[in-house]
Amino acid sequence: MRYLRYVKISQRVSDALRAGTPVVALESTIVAHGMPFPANLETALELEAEVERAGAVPATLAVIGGVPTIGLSEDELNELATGSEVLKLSRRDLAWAVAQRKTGATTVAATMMLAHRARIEVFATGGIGGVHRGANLSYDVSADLTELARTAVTVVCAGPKAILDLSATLEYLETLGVPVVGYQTNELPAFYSRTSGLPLVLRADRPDEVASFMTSRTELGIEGGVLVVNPIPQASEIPYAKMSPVIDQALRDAEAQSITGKALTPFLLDRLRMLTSGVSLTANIALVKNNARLAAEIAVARQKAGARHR
Ligand code: PSU
Ligand code: MN
Repeated sequence: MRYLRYVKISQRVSDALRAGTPVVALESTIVAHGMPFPANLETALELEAEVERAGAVPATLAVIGGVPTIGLSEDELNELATGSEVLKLSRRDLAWAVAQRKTGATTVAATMMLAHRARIEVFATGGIGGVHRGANLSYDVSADLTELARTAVTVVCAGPKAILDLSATLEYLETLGVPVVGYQTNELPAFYSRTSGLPLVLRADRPDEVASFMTSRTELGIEGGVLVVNPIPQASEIPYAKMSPVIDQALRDAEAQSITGKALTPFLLDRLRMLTSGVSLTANIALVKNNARLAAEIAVARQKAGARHR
């Protein structure tokens, strides 16, 4: 076990970091607030196995009893998956949970912050937060976007969550200077669907292309992260035309129940699961596993490139 100031790193992750073994960060909000039990716990464990199979060490992050923890034990994962008082922690909430000795799951933003502290460069999630529909009135824009602008971590996702305003999210990322790299695609994937009709400017076809892009950014001293968007595997895709009316229904339900703030994303994901009789959950699990594998491949490519330089 190693302690950065205020941060606990598991023995396994700490050994890997010291040895230069590739490490992939995984978030915990998807476990605590993004999926129901027991699928959430099973998925969390499968993600770790997926990272291992691709040759990297997984590090799931959360705050446990006030301690930011990198590399969770199975007991800790279980606590996040079943606990009823697990907070959802973004940048705003992280230090508060520490001060109050609370247990909380970290969003993409908070996971990036902690991963960066531990020098973990690659992170896999399902979908990032973004600009919500109607944000011109509600101002609901996820802190994930501003975190990508400031923290040098490469985040692999299947696109912004389809409940969002995808084109506004893409515009916002451009304004922030965050590169969005299509993985084997020229289009922004829409989480449950492989395509959105929104063109991307940057494309990579192999993990080492992403790795060398990261190197170039470091060499140029560019702050901030890279967003890699990896389409859901074909077999698990739900076409956009099919998903779109279901999303509209979930959004109407949220409005009718006045759900806002950090409760909105978990509410919508849960509504979608019910409205699709679980099909959206199956798709979500498939895409996040696919992202874990790609993130591990990028981390491995990073390490190989680094080894050549030494
Ligand atoms: N992707 C999923 N399920 C999730 C999330 C992402 O497949 O639950 C979480 C992530 O942790 C992301 C958060 O950072 O939702 C965004 O929440 P908000 O819109 O409140 O910033
Ligand atoms: Mn929000």
